[in-house]
Amino acid sequence: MDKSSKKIIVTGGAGFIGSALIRMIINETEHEVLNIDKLTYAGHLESLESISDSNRYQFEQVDICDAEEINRIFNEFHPDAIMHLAAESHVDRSIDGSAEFIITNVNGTHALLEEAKQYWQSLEGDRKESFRFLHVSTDEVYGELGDEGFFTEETPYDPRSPYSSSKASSDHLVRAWHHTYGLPTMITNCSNNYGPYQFPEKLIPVVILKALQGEDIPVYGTGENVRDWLYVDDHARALLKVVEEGEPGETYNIGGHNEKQNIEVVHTICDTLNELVPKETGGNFRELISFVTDRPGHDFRYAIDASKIEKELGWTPEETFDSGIKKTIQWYLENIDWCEAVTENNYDLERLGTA
Ligand code: NAD
Ligand code: TDX
Repeated sequence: MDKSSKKIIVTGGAGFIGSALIRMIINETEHEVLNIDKLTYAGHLESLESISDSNRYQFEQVDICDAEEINRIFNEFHPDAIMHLAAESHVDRSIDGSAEFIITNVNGTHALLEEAKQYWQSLEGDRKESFRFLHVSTDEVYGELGDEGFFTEETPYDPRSPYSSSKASSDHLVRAWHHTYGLPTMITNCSNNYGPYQFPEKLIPVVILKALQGEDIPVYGTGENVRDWLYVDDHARALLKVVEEGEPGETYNIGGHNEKQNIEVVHTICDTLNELVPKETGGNFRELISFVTDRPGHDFRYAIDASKIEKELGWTPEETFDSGIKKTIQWYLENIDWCEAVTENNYDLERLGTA
């Protein structure tokens, strides 16, 4: 592919990262987008309201496991690329029930690969040469790190949760379709994302909303586990770079150089809320922090070595954690309506994944 106007299928475009990606593609490029999303509890078209009137955007409510529908869409839309983000994405939910993770993440990716292969084989010349299948994956496939070291593209796979093992399975399928059939696939493995429109089941929105409701803020275990935080728009920009300029068959690790212990993240959120929405009683949001039973199988530390994508494609993150977390907290303060709409009838910020 390249930067000239192209037709791109995005799967999972009504989710957190997919919607950020689609907003960026419509606002900052000439590409056309077709969003395939099943609209599970995590998929919300409200996140795409700002671009949904664009004549370069269309939506199909389809399950990626539905091979017939995927086949129809490929043949009607004639994509130049597919950016595959649709997945069950929450580790705690995978602990409570793994079936959906295997169905969507493994079988769904398989269905997409098969349909993409058939479609790609029917192309000729430049269109066949430049077609790309970008599979969006996670750093969790590499397992956990101790106090030292970083995940590189050569780190052996060692997934340890139902979620990460389903993502690892899908990564293996994608590599096999490249190796065996020559399908021009690429894989990205990214660290923890944060930013606007993240479903309030993940750490950062949970902490913001629990604090605003004056409820206990649940910190798993000791709070010393480390995640490498990346602002979602930086991830979206990296994905665009990879689909436009990446090499078929290659893997790119994406990370924020922002390693933080969970407790540091929670303290930062509490301190920012103390400034932005001071309690009338003068209380401190940190008083709500409550250490709770650890997540079963809780990976200790993730940290990404992103030097390959930096050297080969010239991508580096633009947002610092300080500025990104402030923007994110401000966004949640101004968009409580969005939080209420997406959690209505399906989620009440309760603890998940205690097995
Ligand atoms: P999300 O849960 O917010 O969104 C997932 C989207 O996929 C939703 O819109 C949902 O409706 C859709 N979907 C689920 N099952 C589907 C199916 N069978 N058919 C069609 N659509 C379906 O997830 P996210 O946080 O935006 O993550 C997107 C991708 O990025 C995932 O593949 C995830 O593994 C990967 N990733 C996420 C992070 C992170 O920190 N959130 C980090 C690295 C990689
Ligand atoms: O209430 C909480 N309290 C808490 O201490 C929640 C929800 C989480 N945690 C801890 C667990 C993790 O150490 O915070 C850390 C972050 O947890 P999550 O937000 O659930 O993210 P994580 O499990 O690290 O996985 C995320 O990053 C990689 C995404 O959900 C995945 O989709 C992505 O692949």
